[in-house]
Amino acid sequence: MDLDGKQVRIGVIGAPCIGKSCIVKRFVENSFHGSQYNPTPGVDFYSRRMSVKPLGTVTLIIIDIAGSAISSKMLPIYLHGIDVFLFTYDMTNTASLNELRRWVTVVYGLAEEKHVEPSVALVGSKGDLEHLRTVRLDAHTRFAQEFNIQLSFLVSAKSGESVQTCFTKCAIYHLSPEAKQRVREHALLPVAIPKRQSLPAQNHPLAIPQPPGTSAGILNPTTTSAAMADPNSTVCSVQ
Ligand SMILES: Nc1nc2c(ncn2[C@@H]2O[C@H](COP(=O)(O)OP(=O)(O)OP(=O)(O)O)[C@@H](O)[C@H]2O)c(=O)[nH]1
Ligand SMILES: [Mg+2]
Repeated sequence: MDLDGKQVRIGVIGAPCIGKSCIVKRFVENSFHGSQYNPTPGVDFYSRRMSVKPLGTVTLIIIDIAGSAISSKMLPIYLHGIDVFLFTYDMTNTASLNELRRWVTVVYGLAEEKHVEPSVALVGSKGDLEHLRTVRLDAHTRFAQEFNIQLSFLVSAKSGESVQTCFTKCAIYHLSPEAKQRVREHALLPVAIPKRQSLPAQNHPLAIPQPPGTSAGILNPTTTSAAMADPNSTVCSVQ
């Protein structure tokens, strides 16, 4: 199947302060900016072009939506056109898994209205804080079963664990009907974070190396105008 040049829009959603923006920044620029919390104002857009075997070159548009947007009138606009939703919670914060129900309800409601079937994944964040975990794996699995979520990951933006795998597998799942079928037949278990000291993201056995020639671009308010001025840019930002 030739999918070279395909685009996938991946939305990262869930309660405030659960690490969504940090996961996105780990994926697009392989960085983690300490413990400072800067709430996302509305929504931020990022873009990363990458080579995904065996699909070819794929552009991922990442839509990072503020947790506070759950009560915003703009939410349906922010969610419009998203192909894959990463339903995210913080595994050290049980309330964040409960709050995810509101997000799932909104997303499924809009999908039904528009007669679309988005791909969905359940993502537990802050996997490096295993000693502070309050959401057990069985609660994660029950949630995924309750909402028929077939892709499942535990990630750490801090260590980089499973972040690359999560985005890449979601893109493959969305673009490849064969992959979708395989996952549906053998419902995936969450990718557990090993208890040992985390390896740097690029050295982890599950990590997918970023091949030469691919580009990672992060667009924040400062860089957005420059990117949008570029006629080849596919990126915009809404605040
Ligand atoms: N230990 C640890 N802390 C993390 C991790 N990811 C994020 N954090 C911390 O969690 C806090 C919130 O991170 P953000 O990524 O800004 O949270 P958010 O979900 O985007 O929040 P909103 O934009 O308000 O919706 C920050 O203080 C981060 O440093 C992680 O993987 N491990
Ligand atoms: Mg954020």
